[in-house]
Amino acid sequence: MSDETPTSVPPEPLTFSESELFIDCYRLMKRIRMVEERLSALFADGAIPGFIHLSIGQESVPVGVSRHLTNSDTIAITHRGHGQALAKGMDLTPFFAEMMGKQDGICKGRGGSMHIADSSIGMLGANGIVGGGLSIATGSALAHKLDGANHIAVAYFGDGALAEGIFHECLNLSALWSLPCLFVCENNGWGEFSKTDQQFRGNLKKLAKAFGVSYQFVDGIDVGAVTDASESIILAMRKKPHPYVLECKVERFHGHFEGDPQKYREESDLATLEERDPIIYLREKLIRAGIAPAILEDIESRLAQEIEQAVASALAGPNPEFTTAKSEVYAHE
Ligand SMILES: Cc1ncc(C[n+]2csc(CCOP(=O)(O)OP(=O)(O)O)c2C)c(N)n1
Ligand SMILES: [Mg+2]
Repeated sequence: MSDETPTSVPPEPLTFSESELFIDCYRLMKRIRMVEERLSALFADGAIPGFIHLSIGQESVPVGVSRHLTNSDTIAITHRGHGQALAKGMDLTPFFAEMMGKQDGICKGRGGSMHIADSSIGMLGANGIVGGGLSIATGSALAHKLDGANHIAVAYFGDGALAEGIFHECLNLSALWSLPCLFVCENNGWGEFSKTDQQFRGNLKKLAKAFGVSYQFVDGIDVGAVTDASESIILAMRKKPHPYVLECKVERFHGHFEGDPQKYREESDLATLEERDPIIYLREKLIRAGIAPAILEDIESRLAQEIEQAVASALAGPNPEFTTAKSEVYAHE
């Protein structure tokens, strides 16, 4: 699907400001990982209705991109979008409550994992339709351009959306109208239960070029590479609106959905996943740069506390009343 191959650059000593940046990235990536591990357990306990798709192994992408976004920038996220939502700044308690379909959820329990949204932070919504967020982000980028306020839109999408017509239409319109839309492909090599190269014969780099859209590849094992690439791309987009494609190579650690037994997946693929874990990679980088493991352990124990509090409060919250089923669905009622 791509000409590019992942790189594995050995970690180097860090400056003070790099250490600060990477500790912050570690905190956010670990937060997403621990939240999703908790969701996995809650799902197994039957506390979460519907399907959930975990982004474990892919945390570096939204964390690296979101560092350069404000609440006025908009994102449209995917069915595997918990990390994308949390990295944009979604509060944990209403997030967990939404996953559980509770009245205190950020969408009052109407959205759940695949339709969660929070316009107050520019998060336009998850989408159960593969590629569905692409046109939402493209439309939002058009609004940003008309507003003239230098805000940008981000369309997160998976490699499984590459064969969807909507992707080609959105690239075309974004290029024609010079829209500030950043297309971020989380390329995990899978579309449901099939390898993407069995579903898509094209090449993302060449496709972007065909539409005159700039393209960059980064290896998502390294959050530093994602954050560096996003920073320069987003700065340039704010100066002069234009679309951009950022392809990030990542691994999907869990099944397509929680509970997927993954019988279609080679043992050797599963056995080597840890070597491509962006959190382990970052942790080793920090330790080799002289950061005390106790600092990272302290971050983890604070996160565990924060998550348990949010889960307890979400679990204790009420379910929506049946009589309110038709309310809160449309914006104006
Ligand atoms: C339009 C549409 N076609 C098919 C599906 C069924 N489906 C759900 S997820 C998925 C694969 C998505 O792959 P990708 O976009 O790479 O995301 P990933 O699950 O790998 O994160 C498919 C085909 C769907 N939800 N929507
Ligand atoms: Mg995929």
